[in-house]
Amino acid sequence: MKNRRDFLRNTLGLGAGLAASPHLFAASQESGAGMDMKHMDQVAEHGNSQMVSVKTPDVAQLPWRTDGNVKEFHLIAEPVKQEISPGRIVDLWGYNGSAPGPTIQVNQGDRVRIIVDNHLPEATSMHWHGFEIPNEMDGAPGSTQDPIPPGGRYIYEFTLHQEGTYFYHSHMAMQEMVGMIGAFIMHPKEPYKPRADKDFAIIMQEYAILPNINVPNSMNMEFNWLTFNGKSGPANTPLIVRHGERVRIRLINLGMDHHPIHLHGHQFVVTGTEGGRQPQSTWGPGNTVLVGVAQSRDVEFVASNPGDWMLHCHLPHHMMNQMSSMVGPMSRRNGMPAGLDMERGMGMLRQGSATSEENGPSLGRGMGVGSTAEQTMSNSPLKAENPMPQQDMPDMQPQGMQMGKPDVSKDANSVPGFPQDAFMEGPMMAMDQMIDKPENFGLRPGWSGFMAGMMTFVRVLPQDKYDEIMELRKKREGNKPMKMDMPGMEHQHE
Ligand SMILES: [Cu+2]
Repeated sequence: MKNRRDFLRNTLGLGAGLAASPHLFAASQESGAGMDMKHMDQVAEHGNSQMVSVKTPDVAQLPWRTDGNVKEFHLIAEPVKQEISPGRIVDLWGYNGSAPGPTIQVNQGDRVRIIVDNHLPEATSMHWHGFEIPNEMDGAPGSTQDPIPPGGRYIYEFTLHQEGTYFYHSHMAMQEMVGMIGAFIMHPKEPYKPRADKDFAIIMQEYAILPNINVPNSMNMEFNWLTFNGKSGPANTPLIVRHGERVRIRLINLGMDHHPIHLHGHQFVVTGTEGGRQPQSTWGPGNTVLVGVAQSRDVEFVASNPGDWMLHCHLPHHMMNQMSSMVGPMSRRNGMPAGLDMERGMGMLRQGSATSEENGPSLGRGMGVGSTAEQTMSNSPLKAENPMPQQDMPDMQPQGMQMGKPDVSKDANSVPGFPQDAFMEGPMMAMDQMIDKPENFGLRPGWSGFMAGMMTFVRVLPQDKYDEIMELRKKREGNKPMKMDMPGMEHQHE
């Protein structure tokens, strides 16, 4: 909180005015304190007891208060610290403390008011993606409203006659690229048939964040961090379902790439798009659905096959984290130049591509101070020429990370194509302990070494295993202070 205030003061040159006004910031911190907490019960109502509320793993639920016949929500656009992977905390922009922002759930026919406060250092505007609402509520900056200035507020209010998987996002393009989106679920008046037992939402985002830097490059066209709900695999929370349950997953994409999302072990049908429910006559079996930019896709399946099944984007580069060109070669050769003069260090290249041998390991590493292109850097204990036993390298082993023996053949270095540019020697990266949580209980040891980027599990569990995980989850919840932003959602339907 203090940092955020300092950030605004420093970045904006804001004086006491905004920065010292405590209530503006208190709202974002407590996210619901002072609001009518009766909504806890209302979540379950949805006008129909058959309805299952949607879970967005790793993302909070936005509470509301009731004002007459209006559901009132409060969103705060602000800089956030988002831990996308254990220890990798990056500076994004989001809503109410996270990127993506909290999930909003309403019922078809609801009258909704959304108060949007802008705590960003620049103007913003909120667009309600796919909503059929009056033009002046559309959030298109310039054409339907003045942008919301820093420190400003805009109040949106409309009645929603639609149903389906929608989302809200900033309508400033560069703000979209640093995190500013959230899910907006409209539950139908009449429950969908067949009824789903579990209903999940996953938002896909991608960031270009160079090593040693915490701020994404919003103009980049290539991405090295790929996230589901603000977490890169294996840090995201698996979807836990009972054997035999019908499962709906709502996939939402806002970035620069289209993502073919693939589920192992099951066939699913696509039952909805960003325009709402599709007629059953259009449902055909598949196991991969292309979720284009600005689209949503609902998929449904019966979890008929027990096991831990991967759910992931199938673009190979999106199944990796922190893709850095030359990682492979650096791990196997005796040294690579790492350090450039100021201009090139900041990305202004005179020659060669950003991934060339001379530029690749050096870009974004520094300002050229105290480093020269002549200096070679040893980046890994895995030099083929002087292999060092792992136990002699305690510094190379972050706590909780299991550095396995690289599983490569003796003559690997003589095989053309080895090592590949971003080759991470898989098991080295296993971090089971760092991401220990109830939902991961019982996974095969070392599982996390091969989960990266847009990748998680659908865990189809027999009743006893399912109960065990729910029990663990309850215990863990018991140790925490009450979370105001996750109102009763966890224990209502399980
Ligand atoms: Cu992808």
